[in-house]
Parts: sequence; C-alpha cells; structure tokens
Amino acid sequence: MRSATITRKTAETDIAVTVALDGTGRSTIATGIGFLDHMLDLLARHALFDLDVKVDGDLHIDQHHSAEDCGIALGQAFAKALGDKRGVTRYADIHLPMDEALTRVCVDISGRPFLVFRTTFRVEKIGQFDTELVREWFQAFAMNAGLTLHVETLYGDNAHHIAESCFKGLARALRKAVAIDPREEGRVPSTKGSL
Ligand SMILES: [Mn+2]
Repeated sequence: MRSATITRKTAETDIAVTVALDGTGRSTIATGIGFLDHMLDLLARHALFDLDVKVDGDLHIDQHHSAEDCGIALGQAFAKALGDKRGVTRYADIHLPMDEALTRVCVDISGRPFLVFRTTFRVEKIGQFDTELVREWFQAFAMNAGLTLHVETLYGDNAHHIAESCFKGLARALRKAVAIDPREEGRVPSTKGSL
C-alpha cells in the first residue's frame, strides 16, 4: 500500500493529512471550508485514494491560508506516498464533463513541478468559498506533489460545475497516472532512470 502522512504546523494553519494511493475512495475531510471539503471528497472518490484531511486554519482572516496550505500538505503526502515512482504509468489525461462544463486535465508525474491553469470563474464566490482559491490549491498541490499539471476548462458557465470538473479531472487523471503498469516491471518510467 503506497501511503504517507504529513503534518504541517505554521502560525497560520495546523494540518494533518494521510493519502493512500491504492485505496477505495473513502475519505474523512474537515478543512473548515465546506466547498473545499466537497472537492476533496470527490477527489478521493474518483482517484480511488483514501484521504484523511484535517485543517485547523486562520479562517477569521480568510480562506487563503487554509486552502493553500491544504494543497501543500496534500502534495507533500502524495509525493511521499509515490516514493521512487517505480512502475507507475506516469502520464495521463482526461476530458471531464460536468453538465455544461468541460475541463481537460493532463498530468505527468515528472518531479518537474509546473502548472498551467486556464480556468476562470465569472463569480467570486461559490457559497462561502472564494473561487480564486481553486487555482491557489492546484498551484500548491502541483508544486509539492512534483507534477507537471495542465488544467484547461474548454467551456462552462456554472462555477460549481467548473470547479468540480477541475477536481474530478485531476482525480481521474491521477488515478490513471499512479496506476502500476505491469509492462514497466517495476522500473522507473524515464530514460534518465529517475523521476
Ligand atoms: Mn457538487
């Protein structure tokens, strides 16, 4: 079972996360931000990761530190759980529809963190959640997970649908990318010999 736990405490947030890559999709999520809980719950479900996330953050200021630091800790846990990346499929992509919204997510478990994020929201809030924090979360996650990650929403109107298509797209792409490819026979899928 590829899994890892990260605890991270700063003056702004106190976080504990556990990620199991070869899970069943069950999760226990409590970030203090309802909409982010919803996104991480469906991330676990569609990636078939088991996910425990507890964030105690300075929400009296705003949601920024909690969302960003949650992405950092989850990214670190994901990278730790992957270990030396032996046998992984590495590349994956998906077009993920959510009603009228369509988002393409392409991922390379590269160890070369890079985010392209071409998704915009026409409203500032989904419930109490600041929509600009979707990008912040993806940025933090990609950088700390060591992913080359391209997210592009091709079209869509409803902000809830758009955000959900991004997180579900990430989930479905990661599910494929972390899967063990038996033809790799336990090798690291790179001509360099490491990722
Ligand atoms: Mn929803």
